[in-house]
Amino acid sequence: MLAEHDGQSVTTEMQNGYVEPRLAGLHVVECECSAALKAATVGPDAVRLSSAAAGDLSGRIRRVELRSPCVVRITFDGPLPDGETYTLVLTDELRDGGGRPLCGETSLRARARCGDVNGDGVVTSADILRVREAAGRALVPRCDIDRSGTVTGTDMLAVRRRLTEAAP
Ligand SMILES: [Ca+2]
Repeated sequence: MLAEHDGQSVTTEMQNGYVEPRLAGLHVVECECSAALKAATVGPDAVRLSSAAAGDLSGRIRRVELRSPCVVRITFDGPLPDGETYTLVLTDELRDGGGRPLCGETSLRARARCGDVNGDGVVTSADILRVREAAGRALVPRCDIDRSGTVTGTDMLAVRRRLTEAAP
């Protein structure tokens, strides 16, 4: 299980194919493992980052640290460029408390696409509609594009600016 932590204590669950729709993009990612990790193995060699377009991007990983016994926090040197799909892999260098490599799902594919609130890969009027529906209600983190803490017309405008199809 992997989770994205956006620096404002709003944590979003991520699964393969996850799309990050907010302006701040993908910057900090946390990976929660089912077993406690061996602290000495949590370091730069424990994680690899790549994208289809740019290949290996592991050089953009600025910090890999143990946040709690089961959670690794990965910080990039800045938000990853919008529009790209990234693959994050926990390597065999990362070991559990018994010194064994992790088993199960150790990779995540995620895309940064500002404005793609519904995560279908494109920014359309459906995304604007979703933000409009969320406005003024209990916070839906995905719809809070500028992460102001509330969903407002500003978020709707931010999505509108990134439309990938002409408005009807
Ligand atoms: Ca969309």
